[in-house]
Amino acid sequence: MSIILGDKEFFPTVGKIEFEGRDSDNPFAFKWYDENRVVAGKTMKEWLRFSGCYWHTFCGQGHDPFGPGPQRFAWNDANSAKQRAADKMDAAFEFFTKMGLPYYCFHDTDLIDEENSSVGEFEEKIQFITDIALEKQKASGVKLLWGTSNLFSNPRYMNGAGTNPHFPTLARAGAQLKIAMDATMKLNGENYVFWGGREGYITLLNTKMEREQENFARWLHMAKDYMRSQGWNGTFFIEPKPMEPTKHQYDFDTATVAGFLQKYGLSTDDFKVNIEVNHATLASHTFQHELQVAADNNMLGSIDANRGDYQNSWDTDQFPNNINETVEAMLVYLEAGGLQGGGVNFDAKTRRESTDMEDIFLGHIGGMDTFARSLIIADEILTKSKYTELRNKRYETFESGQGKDFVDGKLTLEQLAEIGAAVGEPEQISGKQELFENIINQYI
Ligand code: XLS
Ligand code: NI
Ligand code: NI
Repeated sequence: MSIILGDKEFFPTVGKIEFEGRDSDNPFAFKWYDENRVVAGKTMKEWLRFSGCYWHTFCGQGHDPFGPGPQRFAWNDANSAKQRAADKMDAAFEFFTKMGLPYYCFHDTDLIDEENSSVGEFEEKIQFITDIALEKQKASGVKLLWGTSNLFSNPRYMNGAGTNPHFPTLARAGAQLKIAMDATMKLNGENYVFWGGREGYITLLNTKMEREQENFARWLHMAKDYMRSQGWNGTFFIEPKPMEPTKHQYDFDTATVAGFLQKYGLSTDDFKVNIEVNHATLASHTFQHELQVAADNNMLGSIDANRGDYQNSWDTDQFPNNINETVEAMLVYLEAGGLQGGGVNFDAKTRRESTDMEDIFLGHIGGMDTFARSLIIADEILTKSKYTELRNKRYETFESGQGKDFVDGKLTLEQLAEIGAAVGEPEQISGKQELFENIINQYI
């Protein structure tokens, strides 16, 4: 990938981030992520398909409920929305290229300021900025992993978009959805994401849940039919999250999404999930649990990589750095054969107090190294340790004899009861959790 820049270099103190190995002292080098290194038959680049996100990295400036953000970005300096958007895109592609990120993701409104635009004005602005994006993609080789529409920030969507109780507002959201889908197709986006920002409710007193869910299913069918009618054959991802901003988000977790798709006749060939680490933990699950539920349901589409905070209960979107947890996740990832269509997108932000321009590089280097290192470790566990054998052994009584008959559906409850009576008190068999945990630590 060659570095392409506008007139300005936004990150003059940082060059291309290279792999230097674990003995390097250079904070601006990868210690583990060597994009060409082959693990389990594929390069790291092919396994991980890393992506940079537009919203946290180039739009968010560290604001919190107590005040505006202290992070200052030169691409926000220009007076016109179009110039700011073009500068931001220069900065973004400089960053993606220097980081060696093969993909990026955006919400429509990340690309250019909406500024009370009518539908027509917004469409024109998106045309303008996606023309530039197309050029940038061509020149750099960076590709669009997924696009999405921000249907939750504008106050008009305070009661939801596809689940809004007011039809004109739902239709207004549909107009914006179509613009974001057109932009995604124009930029050869490989996937399209639905994160249900305000698709949920705060109080049941004013809410007809079934009506809202039926409307949302209709909305997803329409969206899918539209993109398919344009010849687009990418994958739709639903991103589960249990709460925040609404109290009850409809796409609570992967199991909920699986049931919803089935109930409303939406196929997992079209719709999969984009699993975010911090959303998994907000749902009181582990990240690996969500990955496993997705893999078992033919829905493991994509990942929003980040981490939460053990001491609080909101979406902190920190860069991933917990090796033990990521190794456990990569065990599921490798056994599932990786992601179906998606990639590992850093939906993560530097802390509010990290105000140096170079800090966003450090965050991504750490996150990419965490995933790369975990991939190597998980592969070693699967190929060199007794991990798989030990887990299989717990289920070996289903592999032959009466256990196999049970699995094959050959037993009635009467027959099962007869076998059970003959067994008497079954042997006590240890679950060996500590042994499994020690294997993980042995390979780290
Ligand atoms: C917010 C979500 C959001 C989605 C994209 O919690 O993670 O960033 O990834 O709309
Ligand atoms: Ni996300
Ligand atoms: Ni999040």
